[in-house]
Order: sequence, then structure tokens, then C-alpha cells
Amino acid sequence: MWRSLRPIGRSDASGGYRRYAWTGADADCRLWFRMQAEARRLNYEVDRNGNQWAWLGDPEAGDAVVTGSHLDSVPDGGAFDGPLGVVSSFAALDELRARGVQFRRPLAITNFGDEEGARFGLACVGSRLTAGQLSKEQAYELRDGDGVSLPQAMEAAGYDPEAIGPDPERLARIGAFVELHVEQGRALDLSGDAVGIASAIWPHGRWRYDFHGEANHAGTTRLVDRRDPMLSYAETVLAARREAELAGAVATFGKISVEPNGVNAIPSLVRGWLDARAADQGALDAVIAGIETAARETAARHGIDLGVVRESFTPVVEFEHALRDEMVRILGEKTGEKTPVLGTGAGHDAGILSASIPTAMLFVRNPTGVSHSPAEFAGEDDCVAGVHALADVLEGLACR
Ligand code: HGY
Ligand code: MN
Ligand code: MN
Ligand code: MN
Repeated sequence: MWRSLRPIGRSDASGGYRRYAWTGADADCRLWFRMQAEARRLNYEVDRNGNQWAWLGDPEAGDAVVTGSHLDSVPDGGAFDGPLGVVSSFAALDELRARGVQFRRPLAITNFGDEEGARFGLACVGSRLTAGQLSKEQAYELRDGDGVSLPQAMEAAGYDPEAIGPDPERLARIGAFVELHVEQGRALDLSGDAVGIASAIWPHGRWRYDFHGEANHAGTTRLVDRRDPMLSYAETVLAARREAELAGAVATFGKISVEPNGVNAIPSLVRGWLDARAADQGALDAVIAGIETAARETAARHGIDLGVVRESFTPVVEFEHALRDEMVRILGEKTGEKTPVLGTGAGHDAGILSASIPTAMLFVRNPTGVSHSPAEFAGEDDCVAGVHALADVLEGLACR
């Protein structure tokens, strides 16, 4: 199963993945998901927002146990972020069938669309739409770098963008959602555990900084006559690192666009995207305020007009204690050990859905700690341990 998925959307140049929403690679991933579902005689469906579901049992019966993740990636992303959760869901179902368990609740496996937001700039679009955290109007505003709108991209991929919108009836039929995910950090590597359970997702958001200066000739414009936005952008990036260290947060300017983007032209506009996260809201507020203050100071000094737009924000997610503790109990019964519980700075579909349904996450050890990079890794034994843990949790939730 893993081998049939791995080549899809993989760049020979970087070894990373380029599985962006509603592109050919995304379509190939979706076809892969459908084939896995139909090979297991699951009832396959696509919801109004393009998320894929594979059902065992009657979806209408209610109180379903759902597991899954996403198949899309960041630019040159790793092989495990998302796919490990979807592959492990199918493998855990195979294991439960091999155990001969009787399912007492409907079970579904999902692939949530556009979780990384690599193409349209907003993370978790599929799950946000279904959970009613992104309106149809807001979704219709999303555009990729070529100016293609989300509805245009969906339509080109054969989906009906008119249908998108909240799906509370679907969520009302779900009793628990569990997402298995490769750990995006080294906590499990440091603790010596193959599998962990999530306690919380840090509050995090994305801000767009627009530095407007004055385009001019790179060769004939004296330094004193320049209003160069690249200077203010650069000073703001350095300030972001300083402010993050002060606040005990993380802040990243990982994406930039420059107009007119010519080697011999002083830019008229430098647009930088900030990703900031912190273990608590106070620290996040402090780092965001500190960065914006520093940006306004450097912009004033260089005669630059500054615009700051908050593009997305996800408040802290405390996973529901009852489901989390139930998972600790189930795994403790099976393994005789206490599965570690750990927080994460990474956003997930489970984080979005936790506002609507009881959700939980399982993490699988990543000895490199690296993610959103081709260097992301999880060892085969740990992946198998993740499948066993997910199967144990699903059995405890849906079969007893
Ligand atoms: O950005 C994130 O934290 C997630 O991987 N989408
Ligand atoms: Mn990711
Ligand atoms: Mn992910
Ligand atoms: Mn996710």
C-alpha cells in the first residue's frame, strides 16, 4: 500500500513531495485513496467539500469512529506528514479484520483535502469547510500564485464548487475522530517511545506583511534617494527571531514575493508571510505585537508603507481529556506501559474538528524530528507500532 502511494507527486530533483490541492498529483492521491477503499469493500464517498470517506457500516447510524488524515503536502514536503495517517488507517482496519473483531459502531477512514494550504495559503481548508470554520464566501476569495481561485481549481478537477459549505449533519454522526500523524519534533525520540498521544495543539496563525516602497533603477538611484522595502523586510525578519526568543515562541518568514522581482530593479513591493506559534496565547500575542512594532519602526525609518493582514488563526486546541485518557487506558491495557502524552506546534485537521467532535491524535516517532522537508522520517518498526496502537484504539472505541 505504502509503495503504491510513495511515487505520487514526488520531485526527482528534491526528493520532496508536491501534492498541492486540486492538481494532478492530488487527483492521483485521491484515486489511490478510492482504490484502497474499494479494494477493502468499503463504501466510498466524497463529501460536499471534496473530502474523501471510506465507510464500514452505515454512515447514517451515527456515533461513528473515524480515523484518517491528509494526502496533500507542503512544497517539497516529506513522505510521512499526512500519508502516514491515511495508510495507517487502512492498515489498522486490515489488522482489525484479521483479529476477527465485531464492529459495534460504524467506522470510516478519511482523507481531508488541502490540509497544508500550500496552494491557496490557508491550512485545513477541507476540514474547516466541513466544520463551518470557513464560509463559502471566504473560500471563494482564495487564490493561488497564478490567480486561480479555489472554485476554479475545484471545477477543473471535476468537483462542484457550488456545493461547498458546512456539513453539521455529517459531523453529528461522528462520535470520535482519531488522527495518527508522524511526530513533527523529537520528543518521542528523546523519550525513547515509538508512539505518543497528543495533549494539545499550540495556538498559531499566519500574517501577511506588505512592505510598499518605490521601484527604481538599481544602478542609477543613489542610496539616500531610495525607499527600498527589502531593507524593512530584512530587518523585520531579524526582529522576528529576536522577539520569538524573548517570548519563548517560534516565528518564521518562510514565503516571500517581490514586485517587480527584477535583479536590477529596487522593489516596489515586498510581501512576506509570517507563521507564528507559541505554547500559550500570551506568548503568541507578545511575539506578534513585538514583530509588528519592529516592522512599523523600520518601515518609518525607510519611508515604507506597511500593511499587516492576519490571514488565518487557530486558537489553542486542548484535545478532549475523556477520549485522550480512554486512549491512554486502552494502550496501557495492551502494552502494560503508559503512552507519553505530548503537545505539538503543528496544526492538524484533528485540531479543526475538535471544535465539533471529540478528537484525539496519535504520534509516531520521527528520529530526525524534521518535517515539511524530504528529510522527514519514521522507521518501519515505529510505523508498525503506530498501526498496532491505532488498531488497539479503534478496537477499544468501535468494537467493544
Ligand atoms: O502547518 C502546520 O502546522 C500543518 O502541518 N499544516
Ligand atoms: Mn504539515
Ligand atoms: Mn500533517
Ligand atoms: Mn493534519
